Amino acid sequence: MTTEVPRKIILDCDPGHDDAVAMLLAHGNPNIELLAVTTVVGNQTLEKVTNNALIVGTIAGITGIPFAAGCDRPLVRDIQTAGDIHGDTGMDGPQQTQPNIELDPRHAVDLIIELVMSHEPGTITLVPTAGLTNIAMAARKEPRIVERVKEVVLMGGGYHVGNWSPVAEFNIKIDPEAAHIVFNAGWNVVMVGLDLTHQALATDEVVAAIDAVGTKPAKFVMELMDFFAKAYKDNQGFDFPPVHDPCAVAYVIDPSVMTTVKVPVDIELTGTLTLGMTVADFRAPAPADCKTSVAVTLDHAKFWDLVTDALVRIGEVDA
Ligand SMILES: [Ca+2]
Repeated sequence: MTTEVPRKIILDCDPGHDDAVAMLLAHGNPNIELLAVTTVVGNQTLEKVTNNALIVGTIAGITGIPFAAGCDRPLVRDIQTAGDIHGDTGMDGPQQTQPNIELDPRHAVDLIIELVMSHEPGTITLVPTAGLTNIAMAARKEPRIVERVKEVVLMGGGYHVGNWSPVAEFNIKIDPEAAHIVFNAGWNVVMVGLDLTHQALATDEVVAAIDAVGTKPAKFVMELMDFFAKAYKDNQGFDFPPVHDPCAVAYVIDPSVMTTVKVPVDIELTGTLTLGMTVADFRAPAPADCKTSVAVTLDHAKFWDLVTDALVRIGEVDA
């Protein structure tokens, strides 16, 4: 165990099975101080993913922090959702719980700005695990957040493969203009993309370890994984589902859970076949002023130990 000051994060998400696990990991790990959960259209409509965030917060007992809803559509493009992977509710599988957390009245973009501007510079890490609409809007509305944020650790993209097209990943593809803003803003961006998250498979061994925790939040994760595994098998041919979003949280907890490499990354906005591609330039060593890096190799056992440990720490919750 480290004795470091916990890392302050804002989780901007679209729950989403893997977003739910990311929330639980952030809440249950002592090295993370979760300041807020913000939501954005993505896996499902804003209304649905926001309700799901409140459900996860209720099941995990995440109280005393704001949950705020953000943008209900991408900057430019039409809404695309991922019902094939996440179902009609955006979090199909577990029985629907009635949330007992109230939504904060502030818009997520304003809340993000408020939190970053009211904390010491360099203390807040943004962890987007969805389309980047809220984060781009916040950077445009209050550009001073760019130099105050410690770094942006996002789940999205992929430098060698896509999932929403041959070369584009869902979170980037659904709002490529927002991604372009975020990747070019000038802050440090760590891209935890498909190259990495396709290693975060919920294998039988992983599922057995989560099952052994035995609590209600762990049972909830089991039900999520059950649906998610079937969806990934049926739609993308995976034997085990890749649980993307908690990988970004895990990096903030302990960067040694994965290897990263500094490389310039930009977002394709005009390609007819490549729209939303995260184009990484590996031709030469990254220039000294390069602010982007990509995640490469995951320590699978260490990652899942973090998730299981978080569930153990959350314990039983009176939801
Ligand atoms: Ca997500």
